Amino acid sequence: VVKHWQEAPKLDESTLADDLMRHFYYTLGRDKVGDSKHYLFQALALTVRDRLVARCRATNQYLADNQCKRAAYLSLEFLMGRALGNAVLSLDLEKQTREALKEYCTEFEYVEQAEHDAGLGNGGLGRLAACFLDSCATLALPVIGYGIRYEYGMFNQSMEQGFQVEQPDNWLREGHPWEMPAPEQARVIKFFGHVEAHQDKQGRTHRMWVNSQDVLAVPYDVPIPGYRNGVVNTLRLWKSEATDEFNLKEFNAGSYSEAVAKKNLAEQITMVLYPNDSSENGKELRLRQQYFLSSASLQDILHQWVEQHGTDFSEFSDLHVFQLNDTHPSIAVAELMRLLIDEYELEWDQAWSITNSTMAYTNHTLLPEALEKWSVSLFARLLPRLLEIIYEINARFLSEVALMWPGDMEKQRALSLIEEGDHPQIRMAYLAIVGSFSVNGVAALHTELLKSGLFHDFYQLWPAKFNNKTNGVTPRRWLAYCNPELAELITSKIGEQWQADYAEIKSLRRYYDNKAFQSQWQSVKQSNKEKLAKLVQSRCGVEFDASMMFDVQVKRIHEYKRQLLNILHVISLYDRIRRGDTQGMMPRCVLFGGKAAPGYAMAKLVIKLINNVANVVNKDAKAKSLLRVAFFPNYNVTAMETICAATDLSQQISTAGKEASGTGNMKFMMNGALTIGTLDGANIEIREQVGADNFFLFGATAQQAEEVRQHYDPNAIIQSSQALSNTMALLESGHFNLFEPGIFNDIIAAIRSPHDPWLVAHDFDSYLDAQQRAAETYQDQSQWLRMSILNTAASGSFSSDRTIQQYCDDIWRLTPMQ
Ligand code: DL6
Repeated sequence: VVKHWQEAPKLDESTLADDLMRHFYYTLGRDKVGDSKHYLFQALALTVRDRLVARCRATNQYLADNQCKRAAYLSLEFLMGRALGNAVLSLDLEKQTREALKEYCTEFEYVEQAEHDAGLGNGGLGRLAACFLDSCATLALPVIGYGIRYEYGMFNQSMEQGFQVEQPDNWLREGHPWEMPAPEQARVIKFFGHVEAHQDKQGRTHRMWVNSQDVLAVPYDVPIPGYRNGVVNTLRLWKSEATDEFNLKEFNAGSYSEAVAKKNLAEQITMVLYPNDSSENGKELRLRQQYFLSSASLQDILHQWVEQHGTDFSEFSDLHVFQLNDTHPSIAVAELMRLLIDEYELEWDQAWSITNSTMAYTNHTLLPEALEKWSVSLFARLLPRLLEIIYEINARFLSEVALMWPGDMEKQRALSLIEEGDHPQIRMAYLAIVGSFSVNGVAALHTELLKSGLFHDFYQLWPAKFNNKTNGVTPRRWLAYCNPELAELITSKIGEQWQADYAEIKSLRRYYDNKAFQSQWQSVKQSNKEKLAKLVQSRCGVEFDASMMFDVQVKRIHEYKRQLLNILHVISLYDRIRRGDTQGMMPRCVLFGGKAAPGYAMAKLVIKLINNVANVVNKDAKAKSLLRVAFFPNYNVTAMETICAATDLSQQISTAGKEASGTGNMKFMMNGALTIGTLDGANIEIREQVGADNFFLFGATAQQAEEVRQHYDPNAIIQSSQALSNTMALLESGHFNLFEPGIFNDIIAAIRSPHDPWLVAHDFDSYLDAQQRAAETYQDQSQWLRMSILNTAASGSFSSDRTIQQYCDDIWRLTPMQ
């Protein structure tokens, strides 16, 4: 007889040490402590997981017992990083865990290093999804995350001769103790085949998708703990598998290899994450991933609905909402229509009303190349029934356009879900807008630019759909966990409530002028810098001096993010050092980190330039006391945990109008870094919150940038700026590529091009000026510390709890679980 779970022995703190031992000895079959980091991690993770499972059951039971509305967050990316430290913090098990590990003569910090980052995302968009899950659980909101269980996550980056080299991220090789497969809940996903018309007994015609090649979607559930509130939500990741291990007919007919090849094809779907953060490459496999995720997740929810309510969907939209994380899962709009019409026999109008009142879309980019389009011919082959449905949605939508702009054929063409041409394409963002009741941007400026630019016509058609939800980050991982010394200091002054209610952080303002507090603040930063210096030494072989200013830019490498502007500043400082013009120069260590998409040649060349400059500068004895430069390889979530706690100056220097929001800017701010930045994305709101005096602003505004581009003449700018002409002269002299002639020519040409959309030359002098202001301020440590404390104290609204509360109030309308 299986004991009902409620009668199962209670797992609490007192049994943690015993459970750890049981998992170590019995579950994993280990008996030696030596060389056991990996097994200790596994045993500890299983011990902690047991406690999560108990709470997860309680959460699911609540959902089964209560007809409350729930949300599903659909995302191709969840950049989770490590889970152990966060789970221990959420369950408040740190003391017991440390105690239990003493038996094994080891420290928690050592054991947790054995955990691989779950790198199922590229950058901002995927990490935002991870922060959102944390906040949903912490706010006790019934939200499930749906994603893909990529066999290989974001590639590992290493440096060879200064060039980025990519290696596969085999993160599952040593097992993933957090996941729990549920193969009995697998769903069948259709691909290929064709559509036929069938008549039923009543003479009604039905469209049927037949002869499809089916793939299984198998769920793996990962627990998502709320912060000390007993809630554990779920992230459900789908893995693709062949429907039958072998097609027996083919197998018996001797076609063994064909049968195996089909299995491989099916399993390919969830094999690897596409490593492009802001441009899609139209690959068929990517579209398969998108449909696979969307179909599996919707089927999952509909299946549960039918089990509970039968096929009456009249209240479905009162109880469900889907948030589409960018256009990547926007095929869900058409798939929900297909499932409701084809599988559950709803009429079009009812299906559309359900779809249109349950789908909500978040846009994450203003870069036109990142707006996904898929060729109609690919759709016709891969997803024939979906194409029919999209055509029908479009026809009905265009009739609305005709009512709004009678006779305006240009408008029809511009707004059509199908972009006409030799190779017609489906505009996925338009499908998402048309199919959703809410469309949001991720920072105030970004939303305004969507309304006035990219989506202006849609805004005119449906102004009420558009809303802003400025991004946020979880203060648990990004302050409490990653910066324990600072967290303790903050708690000693304002109590511990800030971890659950981050708006409370504003109380810290009371202390910004308090000398004793400033000195404690400074020594925490100093100790974090020493930790980072050690890491930089071991990972980059560069000696960072913790008494110098730590000036950091870590994020994906992209031209619009302007790592190039940053390295030009470094070259300019180096040029001054060589000339002996060092007055007012503040000793600084400049750290870069980030991955370039493997096919993005210019981004990769920028990495090479940074490495070459670092090599020259770090070898020069004259520069040693004033300037050090390093490129941190394989920047990821775990690296950021050490980096953001140790940063003095946070570089957020994108060309205005290009960065949708940024979230690294928020992590640095929480940890007391000062920002040097443009008026772009959430920088604007950061500056508003902390006050203009506590932010180093530079560069053109988004509007000015548009104007500058009309008559841009970078060569004239270079000529008229002494600093920039010196910098360019040194770069162009080949000083950083003595044995690699000409390799930086493309970079030089880009800076000098009148078509440089990123306006590097234009913003250079203004950037140097802001850097100089930062250096001078840093020299006055008391002033710097004041500004640093004020930054943390003003970071209250950049908690993802605030963002999620707004999603909940304005879009999802969920009630917290009691
Ligand atoms: O919204 C999260 C994050 C923003 O903070 C960044 O500004 C933005 O660049 C990023 N967008 C992407 C683009 N992917 N697509 N499409 O990652 O989203």
